[in-house]
Amino acid sequence: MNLDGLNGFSIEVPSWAYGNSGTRFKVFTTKGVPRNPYEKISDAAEVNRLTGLAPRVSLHIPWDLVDDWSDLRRHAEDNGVSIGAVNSNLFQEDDYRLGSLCNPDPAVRRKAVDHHLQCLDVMRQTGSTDIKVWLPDGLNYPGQDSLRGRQERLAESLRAIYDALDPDQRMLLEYKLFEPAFYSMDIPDWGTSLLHCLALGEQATVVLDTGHHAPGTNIEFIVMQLLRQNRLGAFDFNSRFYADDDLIVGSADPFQLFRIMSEIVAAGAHRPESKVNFMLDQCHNIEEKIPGQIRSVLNVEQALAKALLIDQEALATAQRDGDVLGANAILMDAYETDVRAALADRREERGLPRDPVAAFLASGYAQKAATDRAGGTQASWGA
Ligand code: RM4
Ligand code: MN
Repeated sequence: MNLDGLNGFSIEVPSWAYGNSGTRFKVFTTKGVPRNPYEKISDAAEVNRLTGLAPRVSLHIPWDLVDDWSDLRRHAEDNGVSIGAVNSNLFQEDDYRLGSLCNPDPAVRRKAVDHHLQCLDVMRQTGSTDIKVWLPDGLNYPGQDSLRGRQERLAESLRAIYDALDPDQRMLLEYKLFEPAFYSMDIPDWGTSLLHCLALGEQATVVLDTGHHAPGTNIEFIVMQLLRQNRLGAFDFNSRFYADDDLIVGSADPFQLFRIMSEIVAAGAHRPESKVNFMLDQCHNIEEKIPGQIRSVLNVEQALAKALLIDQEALATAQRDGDVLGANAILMDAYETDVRAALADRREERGLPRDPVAAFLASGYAQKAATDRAGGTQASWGA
């Protein structure tokens, strides 16, 4: 089984996955949950140590604010990881009731732009190159504000942020169908995100969060189209049954994850040169967080491994010959191949545990964290 395509492939994990999080009903707490960004990074490093697949951690500002960024960077590097994308936060300030980058009040827009300039500074100090912008702006009621006016304000605000990027920095622009606004989000879909990116310039790319579409959306089509335009900057991987469920990636629909990775492989975008950043954006409500992240990372690896097994030559021939069933069978053969033993062998060859979840449970890390991290306030989504 040739899995060479996995060489160099990596996944980025989110700092907020290690803190407590939940639905709007209840946030369950667990002993040993990190109390600060340092401890979140230690937990993320554990995922990397056991899987060899997750060498970067995304930060969320202001949740992950620290006094000394070079010290946090050093802590990450000492633990074998680096700082990945820096996420801005436009959804927790009273000033943003009517929006942030699209707010009718220019002073609020300025504040939101300035927050991004602060994030760019964090990136310079931590060695991060991606700023991820997720815009919660939108309208709850028809007529509440001008749909078009808000797009003009958005274009202007994004321009101010984009113009402040260093040449090696990228903007990742996320979209979301609904929530927190219900009538109309200001970046509801990939088309709107792409239009703004095209207007801004080559350093602006789209981030596709797999939980941010209408049910039934063909996500692999979007992946293909963004790759065609060279504007797929990143994924926010997670699973959903109904809305933005933020569940373990590959848990709700592993076949969809495979179809997405098939488009990635067809374009060669799994290789590091493609610059597609394969990030996770998940929250673990009832399950343990570190094993939840390990499982997620392994699910992405497994989907990629299966996609790498597609016989591209035979597929192209079947497609050219109009062999409908044959072409579909080639894809399904790859999907239905059990790659678990081959992946375990590959891990072993690299000095990694064959079963990273079992290795974590046996390591005593969780018990030690529960003792060491007594006292203080546990980190949680939103703080
Ligand atoms: C949003 C969005 C962002 C993430 C936050 C935590 O729904 O998906 O990517 O930064 O949640
Ligand atoms: Mn996201």
